[in-house]
Amino acid sequence: MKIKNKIVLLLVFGLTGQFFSCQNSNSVLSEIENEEISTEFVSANLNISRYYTFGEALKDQINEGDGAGIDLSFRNSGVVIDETDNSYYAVNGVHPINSGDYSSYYPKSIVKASIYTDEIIQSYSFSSVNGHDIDMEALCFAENTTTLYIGDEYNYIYELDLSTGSVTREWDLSDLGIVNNIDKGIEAMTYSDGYFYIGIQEDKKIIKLDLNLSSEATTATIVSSFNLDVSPSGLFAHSDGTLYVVSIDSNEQKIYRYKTDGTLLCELSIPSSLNIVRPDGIFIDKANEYVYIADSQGSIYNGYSLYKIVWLNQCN
Ligand SMILES: [Ca+2]
Repeated sequence: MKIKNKIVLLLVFGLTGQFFSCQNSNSVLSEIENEEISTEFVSANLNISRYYTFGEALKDQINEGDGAGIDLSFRNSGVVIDETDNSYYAVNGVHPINSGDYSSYYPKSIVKASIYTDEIIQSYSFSSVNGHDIDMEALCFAENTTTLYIGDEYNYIYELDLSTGSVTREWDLSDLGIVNNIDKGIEAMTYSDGYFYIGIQEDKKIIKLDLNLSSEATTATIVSSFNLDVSPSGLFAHSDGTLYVVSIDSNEQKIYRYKTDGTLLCELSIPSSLNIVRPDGIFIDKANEYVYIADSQGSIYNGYSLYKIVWLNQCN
């Protein structure tokens, strides 16, 4: 049985949710753990001895009208797992086909689907946010799974109340001087111990941000940053204090692991036999059993939009 409960868009910028406090005290622990991580560089192939694929729910969302019938693939550009109800969230980062046309592809949606049945549980569809164009490319939770944070390539971050479908807050990072060419901005985002980390495609950079979530003001602060050799397209903050990165660079189908000071600890090559076309999001479950990789172009080539692969800690 298909459960479908589409939330009607609320484009009004309103404050409907309660603010939660950040657990900044944990950041000290995180830094300590980070310093104790071995810096011996590891290079290996990702073990794909067991994996699962997803994409049916996202095809259904295309049939519901995502991409306006112009783009017939759900360009899954990010992934988070809600382990409290065994669901995944995916986001359609559909790109314009016609040069200069950035508005014909609406609506674009975030889809919540079951890990068990790959059927839509809920979808959140957008044609704009606060009156401006959107290109959502990254998803993460912060302190709970009732509020989703969304990174937009135009360098916005949105706060989405998953119960109402309302965008409750928006941070415009141009206020911090983070400005990039169109669809070259935020491609990746994650959260750990009170801070967000964003990956900027054009700059090949990871930036640590304080969004001051406990404050009603939507002011952000840059805490630190480091540069990569590749364009980050997916980012995941592990509880051990390190960051996992995937890249859109076509010849770099790898999972990278970094310390938060930018030290590269590990590279895992994703075997080509998996047929991932463009890794665009990464998530590792709390038990360290599976790594999830979003593929934003698999669906174009009759492949898949999301992979769940046994995770054997090959980077440790
Ligand atoms: Ca992405």
